[in-house]
Amino acid sequence: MRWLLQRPQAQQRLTKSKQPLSEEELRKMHAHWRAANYLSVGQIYLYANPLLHEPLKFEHIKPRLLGHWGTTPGLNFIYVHFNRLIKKHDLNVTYVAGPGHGGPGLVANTYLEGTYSEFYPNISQTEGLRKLFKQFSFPGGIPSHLAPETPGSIHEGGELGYSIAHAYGAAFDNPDLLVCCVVGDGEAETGPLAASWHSTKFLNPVRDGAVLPILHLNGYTIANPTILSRLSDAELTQLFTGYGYKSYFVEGHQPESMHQLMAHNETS
Ligand SMILES: Cc1ncc(C[n+]2csc(CCOP(=O)(O)OP(=O)(O)O)c2C)c(N)n1
Ligand SMILES: [Mg+2]
Repeated sequence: MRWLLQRPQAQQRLTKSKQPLSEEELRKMHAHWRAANYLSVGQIYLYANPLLHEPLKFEHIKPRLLGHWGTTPGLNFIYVHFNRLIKKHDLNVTYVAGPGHGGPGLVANTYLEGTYSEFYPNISQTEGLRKLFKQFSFPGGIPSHLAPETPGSIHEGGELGYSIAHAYGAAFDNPDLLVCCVVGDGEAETGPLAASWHSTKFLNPVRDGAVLPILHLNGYTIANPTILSRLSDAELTQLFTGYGYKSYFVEGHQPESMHQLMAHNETS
């Protein structure tokens, strides 16, 4: 069982020879990630002028903002990396977003892939951007969380605490499935989540699929500092070794080196 962590504090770098992504791969993935981030932030803030063709004015901004920007770049980062892995290894992957409140990120990715416009032709790839932005968490529009109307989504959460339990539930008796489960560090403080790390004990590698939990250590649960983000790497490693996981850390401020690090840990 592998286990990845993200912490924003430190900066890790790989020497050139250990960087698994080619320049072209890195350029494309970084561009995709930035596009998804722009589409996400646009959904949260913009009412009009989606491509900023004219200077931003107050009337272009939504009068009431709702959305959790802080979780979204991480969700998008993991999403683009799993897309690469799916293509490379022809994998069958389910993405469980514990921070389902990062809904704009997953909507953004389905829009970038073209799926959103297939399901909703009125949100087209050309004229649809303004509608895509306006509809998010807006009367008559779509919810602020991932929800069944998001293409590919099968469940709307809302109450934090159940991502790991759902991830293992999906993997049991599904030997070909890899479940990528993102857990917020705030969610990790809930009772149900804290107990469900132990689900490894019920997983049979022959009959069941695999779960890859990714703890999204962005340091906060809305405005409050989280406990796990205040532990040292050594303490975290010991804690999760006890639960039955091997820990990998992906942390930093420079996206390009974090892309390389993520890809490196995926192959180790
Ligand atoms: C049981 C429960 N308590 C409180 C909330 C309200 N809530 C929504 S998002 C959030 C913060 C979650 O923080 P974290 O899990 O760290 O995710 P992040 O946005 O930081 O990635 C809270 C407290 C909730 N949805 N469910
Ligand atoms: Mg958090």
